[in-house]
Amino acid sequence: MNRVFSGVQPTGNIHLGNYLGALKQFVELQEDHDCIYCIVDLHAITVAQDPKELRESILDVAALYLAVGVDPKKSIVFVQSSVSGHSELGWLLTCSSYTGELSRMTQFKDKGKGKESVPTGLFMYPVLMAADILLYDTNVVPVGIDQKQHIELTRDLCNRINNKYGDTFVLPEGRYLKEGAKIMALDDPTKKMSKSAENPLSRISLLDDESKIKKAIMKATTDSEGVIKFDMEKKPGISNLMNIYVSFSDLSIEDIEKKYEGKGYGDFKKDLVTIVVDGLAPIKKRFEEIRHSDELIEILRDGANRANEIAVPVLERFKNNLGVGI
Ligand code: ATP
Ligand code: LTN
Repeated sequence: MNRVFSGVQPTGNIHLGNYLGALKQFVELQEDHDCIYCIVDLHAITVAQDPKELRESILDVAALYLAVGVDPKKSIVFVQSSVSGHSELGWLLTCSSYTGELSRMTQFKDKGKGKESVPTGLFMYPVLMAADILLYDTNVVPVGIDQKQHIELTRDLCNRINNKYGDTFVLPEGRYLKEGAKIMALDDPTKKMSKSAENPLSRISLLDDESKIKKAIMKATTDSEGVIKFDMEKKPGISNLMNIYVSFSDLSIEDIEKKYEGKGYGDFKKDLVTIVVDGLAPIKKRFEEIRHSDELIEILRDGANRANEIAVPVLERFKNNLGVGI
């Protein structure tokens, strides 16, 4: 069975972009793959975090994994810092990486823009992500398209090490969904929907209530043409909303274009509010049930043990090939 690995940072509320770009794939893949899903707390601390909030966010993301349908009987769910192999492999991979390639990472460039000095952790972020993936002999990495550059770096590191030290790591591939690969901000469809954007109406979080969802969708930026037609280049606002619609319904883009022929954005948006609210309702319900349960902690402890068992021999393999240790 193909091994799948992915992670989400415990920073702020999980939004539709995270869900449609990544989490939805997690659930699909667990049916016929050997899946490992991680809450990447060591990545979260590359920027300043409040310790109390961080701990809560870790449990929030874990509960949301389960709430969207990740099944701990089928998949391993765990917190990154509980398996020390991530940090250890992170260092070993650092020694095969170059400052030039890391300086070209767009996420690092964006977050460090205009600053003379940038936290080292932010610079090393992609190497730790490569460690996450390579530590489990991963074949497939389901992520949003914004992560493509990081996946390419992981592949470069993998090939470089295999060429230099002999067969060590499995070469992973990114997996991106068509409609959910990049959900754009509702107030500005030229930017990706993001947890960190200032305007809360730019995103819909999975736990938002109906009135917030309604406000965000009804206020979402469209265009003055008033025609419901998919064209990401010329009509990014309505096209983004159509992508969200498709992801929550059985309709295709063409079906939606037909259904709303001659109708305005107001009608379309009203329907979209209902579809999103109904789609998120069972997720919210399950989240409330599990978030403060002992079961959640047990699942994460058990997940860490199972993950560690897979990680240790891979790490040993690399250390052996590198010639470190005795
Ligand atoms: P943000 O920028 O919103 O703070 P992030 O990308 O920094 O989030 P994560 O929470 O770790 O960080 O992302 C989790 C997953 O969600 C990743 O696979 C990422 O590619 C995906 N993702 C994030 N934003 C979007 C988006 N707008 N559209 C589609 N996928 C997304
Ligand atoms: N960088 C990713 C989160 C992440 C990840 C991973 C995703 C960290 N390690 C390993 C997939 C596989 C992001 O979404 N911002």
